[in-house]
Amino acid sequence: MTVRGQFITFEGTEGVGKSTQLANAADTLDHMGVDYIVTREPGGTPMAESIRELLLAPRDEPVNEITELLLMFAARAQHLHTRILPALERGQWVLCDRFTDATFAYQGGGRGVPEERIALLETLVQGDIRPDYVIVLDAPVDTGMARARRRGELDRFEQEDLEFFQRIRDAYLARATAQPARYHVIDAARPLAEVSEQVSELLKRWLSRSAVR
Ligand code: Z5A
Repeated sequence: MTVRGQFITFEGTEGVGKSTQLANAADTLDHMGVDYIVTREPGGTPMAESIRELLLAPRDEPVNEITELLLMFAARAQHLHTRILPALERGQWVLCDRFTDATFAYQGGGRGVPEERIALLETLVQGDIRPDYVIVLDAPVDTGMARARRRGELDRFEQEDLEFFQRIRDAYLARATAQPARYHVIDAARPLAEVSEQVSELLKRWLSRSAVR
Protein backbone atom coordinates (compact mmCIF):
# COMPACT_ATOMS: atom_id res chain seq x y z
CA MET A 1 0.00 0.00 0.00
CA THR A 2 1.32 3.47 -0.89
CA VAL A 3 1.59 5.84 2.09
CA ARG A 4 0.00 9.19 1.26
CA GLY A 5 2.52 12.04 0.99
CA GLN A 6 2.61 15.05 3.31
CA PHE A 7 1.06 18.31 2.15
CA ILE A 8 3.15 21.25 3.36
CA THR A 9 2.44 24.89 2.58
CA PHE A 10 4.59 28.01 2.97
CA GLU A 11 2.82 31.22 3.88
CA GLY A 12 3.52 34.80 4.86
CA THR A 13 3.36 38.36 3.59
CA GLU A 14 5.34 39.38 0.52
CA GLY A 15 9.11 39.06 0.53
CA VAL A 16 9.34 36.98 3.73
CA GLY A 17 11.35 34.31 1.91
CA LYS A 18 8.83 31.65 0.82
CA SER A 19 10.49 30.93 -2.53
CA THR A 20 13.90 30.82 -0.84
CA GLN A 21 12.63 28.37 1.81
CA LEU A 22 10.85 26.19 -0.76
CA ALA A 23 14.21 25.70 -2.47
CA ASN A 24 15.82 24.93 0.89
CA ALA A 25 13.00 22.47 1.74
CA ALA A 26 13.45 20.73 -1.62
CA ASP A 27 17.19 20.31 -0.90
CA THR A 28 16.39 18.90 2.53
CA LEU A 29 13.92 16.37 1.09
CA ASP A 30 16.49 15.38 -1.55
CA HIS A 31 18.96 14.59 1.25
CA MET A 32 16.29 12.65 3.13
CA GLY A 33 15.45 10.60 0.01
CA VAL A 34 11.83 11.81 -0.05
CA ASP A 35 9.98 12.05 -3.38
CA TYR A 36 8.17 15.38 -3.74
CA ILE A 37 6.81 18.08 -6.03
CA VAL A 38 7.16 21.84 -5.63
CA THR A 39 4.24 23.97 -6.72
CA ARG A 40 2.55 27.30 -6.04
CA GLU A 41 -0.74 29.19 -5.79
CA PRO A 42 -2.34 30.80 -7.54
CA GLY A 43 -1.00 28.55 -10.28
CA GLY A 44 0.58 25.12 -10.45
CA THR A 45 -1.10 23.88 -13.67
CA PRO A 46 -1.23 25.56 -17.11
CA MET A 47 -4.84 26.65 -16.63
CA ALA A 48 -4.31 27.82 -13.04
CA GLU A 49 -1.20 29.75 -14.16
CA SER A 50 -3.42 31.56 -16.72
CA ILE A 51 -5.76 32.52 -13.87
CA ARG A 52 -2.69 33.72 -11.89
CA GLU A 53 -1.81 36.09 -14.76
CA LEU A 54 -5.35 37.50 -14.67
CA LEU A 55 -5.12 38.00 -10.91
CA LEU A 56 -1.66 39.59 -10.72
CA ALA A 57 -1.80 41.94 -13.73
CA PRO A 58 -2.06 45.58 -12.66
CA ARG A 59 -5.18 47.10 -14.29
CA ASP A 60 -7.12 50.38 -14.34
CA GLU A 61 -10.46 48.61 -13.83
CA PRO A 62 -11.19 48.13 -10.09
CA VAL A 63 -11.27 44.44 -9.19
CA ASN A 64 -14.26 43.40 -7.10
CA GLU A 65 -13.17 41.39 -4.04
CA ILE A 66 -15.60 38.55 -4.81
CA THR A 67 -14.26 38.31 -8.37
CA GLU A 68 -10.77 38.01 -6.88
CA LEU A 69 -11.93 35.43 -4.33
CA LEU A 70 -13.69 33.26 -6.94
CA LEU A 71 -10.69 33.35 -9.26
CA MET A 72 -8.41 32.22 -6.39
CA PHE A 73 -10.67 29.24 -5.74
CA ALA A 74 -11.15 28.50 -9.45
CA ALA A 75 -7.38 28.20 -9.81
CA ARG A 76 -7.23 26.15 -6.58
CA ALA A 77 -9.89 23.65 -7.70
CA GLN A 78 -7.92 22.93 -10.87
CA HIS A 79 -4.59 22.74 -9.04
CA LEU A 80 -5.80 20.65 -6.11
CA HIS A 81 -7.72 18.07 -8.11
CA THR A 82 -5.41 17.66 -11.11
CA ARG A 83 -1.99 18.07 -9.51
CA ILE A 84 -1.83 18.12 -5.69
CA LEU A 85 -4.12 15.20 -4.84
CA PRO A 86 -2.72 12.84 -7.51
CA ALA A 87 0.81 13.54 -6.19
CA LEU A 88 -0.19 12.89 -2.57
CA GLU A 89 -1.93 9.68 -3.60
CA ARG A 90 1.24 8.53 -5.41
CA GLY A 91 3.05 9.01 -2.08
CA GLN A 92 4.86 12.21 -3.06
CA TRP A 93 5.16 15.10 -0.63
CA VAL A 94 3.76 18.39 -1.90
CA LEU A 95 5.60 21.62 -1.07
CA CYS A 96 3.27 24.45 -2.01
CA ASP A 97 4.02 28.19 -2.09
CA ARG A 98 0.75 29.49 -0.54
CA PHE A 99 -2.66 27.81 -0.34
CA THR A 100 -6.02 28.61 1.29
CA ASP A 101 -4.46 30.30 4.34
CA ALA A 102 -3.40 33.01 1.87
CA THR A 103 -7.05 33.48 0.91
CA PHE A 104 -8.10 33.89 4.55
CA ALA A 105 -5.20 36.32 5.04
CA TYR A 106 -5.36 38.35 1.78
CA GLN A 107 -9.02 38.26 0.74
CA GLY A 108 -10.20 37.98 4.38
CA GLY A 109 -7.78 40.08 6.44
CA GLY A 110 -6.60 42.27 3.57
CA ARG A 111 -9.78 42.87 1.55
CA GLY A 112 -12.32 42.36 4.34
CA VAL A 113 -14.28 39.41 2.85
CA PRO A 114 -16.09 37.71 5.77
CA GLU A 115 -14.40 34.51 6.91
CA GLU A 116 -17.64 32.47 6.59
CA ARG A 117 -17.81 33.19 2.84
CA ILE A 118 -14.25 32.00 2.36
CA ALA A 119 -14.96 28.93 4.50
CA LEU A 120 -17.94 28.06 2.25
CA LEU A 121 -15.75 28.02 -0.84
CA GLU A 122 -13.04 26.14 1.03
CA THR A 123 -15.52 23.34 1.74
CA LEU A 124 -16.90 23.38 -1.83
CA VAL A 125 -13.46 23.12 -3.45
CA GLN A 126 -11.54 21.09 -0.87
CA GLY A 127 -14.06 19.07 1.13
CA ASP A 128 -12.06 18.15 4.22
CA ILE A 129 -8.63 18.41 2.57
CA ARG A 130 -6.27 20.74 4.45
CA PRO A 131 -2.48 21.01 4.47
CA ASP A 132 -0.84 18.64 6.96
CA TYR A 133 1.53 21.41 8.05
CA VAL A 134 1.67 25.16 7.40
CA ILE A 135 4.95 27.04 7.78
CA VAL A 136 4.23 30.72 8.39
CA LEU A 137 7.31 32.83 7.70
CA ASP A 138 6.72 35.91 9.78
CA ALA A 139 8.56 39.22 9.58
CA PRO A 140 7.68 42.87 10.07
CA VAL A 141 5.81 44.01 6.98
CA ASP A 142 8.38 46.65 6.03
CA THR A 143 11.20 44.06 6.14
CA GLY A 144 9.43 41.83 3.59
CA MET A 145 8.33 44.75 1.44
CA ALA A 146 11.89 46.08 1.24
CA ARG A 147 13.20 42.64 0.21
CA ALA A 148 10.48 42.10 -2.43
CA ARG A 149 10.66 45.59 -3.87
CA ARG A 150 14.32 45.30 -4.79
CA ARG A 151 12.98 43.28 -7.76
CA GLY A 152 11.46 46.32 -9.47
CA GLU A 153 8.07 46.04 -11.21
CA LEU A 154 5.16 45.57 -8.79
CA ASP A 155 2.18 43.26 -9.41
CA ARG A 156 -1.41 44.22 -8.48
CA PHE A 157 -1.03 42.97 -4.88
CA GLU A 158 2.40 44.47 -4.36
CA GLN A 159 0.97 47.91 -5.18
CA GLU A 160 -1.08 47.82 -1.95
CA ASP A 161 0.00 49.85 1.10
CA LEU A 162 1.61 48.90 4.39
CA GLU A 163 -1.72 48.74 6.29
CA PHE A 164 -3.04 46.13 3.83
CA PHE A 165 -0.01 43.91 4.48
CA GLN A 166 -0.21 44.52 8.24
CA ARG A 167 -3.81 43.18 8.27
CA ILE A 168 -2.57 40.15 6.32
CA ARG A 169 0.25 39.51 8.78
CA ASP A 170 -2.21 39.79 11.69
CA ALA A 171 -4.60 37.34 9.99
CA TYR A 172 -1.82 34.75 9.50
CA LEU A 173 -0.72 35.05 13.12
CA ALA A 174 -4.31 34.70 14.36
CA ARG A 175 -4.78 31.50 12.33
CA ALA A 176 -1.48 30.09 13.61
CA THR A 177 -2.42 30.86 17.22
CA ALA A 178 -5.83 29.21 16.79
CA GLN A 179 -4.38 25.91 15.44
CA PRO A 180 -0.93 25.44 16.97
CA ALA A 181 -0.65 21.75 16.04
CA ARG A 182 -0.65 22.39 12.27
CA TYR A 183 0.96 25.84 12.06
CA HIS A 184 4.59 26.65 12.70
CA VAL A 185 5.56 30.30 12.85
CA ILE A 186 9.22 31.02 12.05
CA ASP A 187 10.84 34.40 12.62
CA ALA A 188 11.77 35.21 9.02
CA ALA A 189 13.57 38.42 10.00
CA ARG A 190 16.42 36.24 11.32
CA PRO A 191 19.48 35.60 9.10
CA LEU A 192 18.80 33.30 6.17
CA ALA A 193 20.98 30.42 7.46
CA GLU A 194 19.06 30.36 10.73
CA VAL A 195 15.63 30.36 9.02
CA SER A 196 16.76 27.59 6.65
CA GLU A 197 18.00 25.48 9.57
CA GLN A 198 14.64 25.77 11.33
CA VAL A 199 12.70 24.78 8.19
CA SER A 200 14.97 21.75 7.63
CA GLU A 201 14.56 20.64 11.25
CA LEU A 202 10.76 20.79 10.95
CA LEU A 203 10.81 18.65 7.80
CA LYS A 204 13.03 16.04 9.49
CA ARG A 205 10.64 15.93 12.45
CA TRP A 206 7.61 15.47 10.17
CA LEU A 207 9.36 12.72 8.21
CA SER A 208 10.01 10.78 11.41
CA ARG A 209 6.34 11.27 12.43
CA SER A 210 4.99 10.16 9.04
CA ALA A 211 7.26 7.11 9.10
CA VAL A 212 5.73 5.83 12.37
CA ARG A 213 2.09 6.42 11.34
N1 Z5A B 1 -2.68 35.61 -3.14
C1 Z5A B 1 -3.92 35.94 -2.61
O1 Z5A B 1 -4.26 37.13 -2.52
N2 Z5A B 1 -4.77 34.96 -2.22
C2 Z5A B 1 -4.46 33.63 -2.33
O2 Z5A B 1 -5.28 32.77 -1.98
C3 Z5A B 1 -3.16 33.29 -2.88
C4 Z5A B 1 -2.31 34.32 -3.26
C5 Z5A B 1 -2.79 31.86 -3.02
C6 Z5A B 1 1.19 36.08 -5.51
O3 Z5A B 1 1.87 35.38 -4.53
C7 Z5A B 1 0.15 36.97 -4.90
O4 Z5A B 1 -1.11 36.28 -4.78
C8 Z5A B 1 0.52 37.37 -3.50
C9 Z5A B 1 -0.69 37.03 -2.65
C10 Z5A B 1 -1.77 36.68 -3.60
N3 Z5A B 1 0.78 38.75 -3.52
N4 Z5A B 1 1.48 39.41 -2.78
N5 Z5A B 1 2.08 40.18 -2.28
P1 Z5A B 1 3.43 35.11 -4.56
O5 Z5A B 1 3.68 34.16 -3.47
O6 Z5A B 1 3.86 34.71 -5.90
O7 Z5A B 1 4.08 36.57 -4.31
P2 Z5A B 1 4.85 37.15 -3.13
O8 Z5A B 1 4.30 36.92 -1.79
O9 Z5A B 1 4.94 38.57 -3.53
O10 Z5A B 1 6.21 36.36 -3.11
P3 Z5A B 1 7.61 36.95 -3.15
O11 Z5A B 1 7.62 38.46 -3.13
O12 Z5A B 1 8.32 36.28 -4.28
O13 Z5A B 1 8.21 36.64 -1.78
P4 Z5A B 1 8.88 35.38 -1.13
O14 Z5A B 1 8.84 34.20 -2.04
O15 Z5A B 1 8.28 35.23 0.18
O16 Z5A B 1 10.38 35.85 -0.95
P5 Z5A B 1 11.74 35.37 -1.67
O17 Z5A B 1 11.69 35.62 -3.16
O18 Z5A B 1 12.13 34.02 -1.21
O19 Z5A B 1 12.75 36.38 -0.98
C11 Z5A B 1 12.74 37.76 -1.28
C12 Z5A B 1 14.19 38.32 -1.16
O20 Z5A B 1 14.58 38.25 0.21
C13 Z5A B 1 15.22 37.51 -1.94
O21 Z5A B 1 16.16 38.39 -2.44
C14 Z5A B 1 15.85 36.60 -0.86
O22 Z5A B 1 17.17 36.25 -1.16
C15 Z5A B 1 15.78 37.49 0.36
N6 Z5A B 1 15.67 36.74 1.63
C16 Z5A B 1 14.90 35.65 1.89
N7 Z5A B 1 15.02 35.27 3.17
C17 Z5A B 1 15.89 36.14 3.75
C18 Z5A B 1 16.43 36.27 5.07
N8 Z5A B 1 16.07 35.45 6.08
N9 Z5A B 1 17.27 37.30 5.30
C19 Z5A B 1 17.60 38.16 4.31
N10 Z5A B 1 17.16 38.09 3.04
C20 Z5A B 1 16.30 37.10 2.76
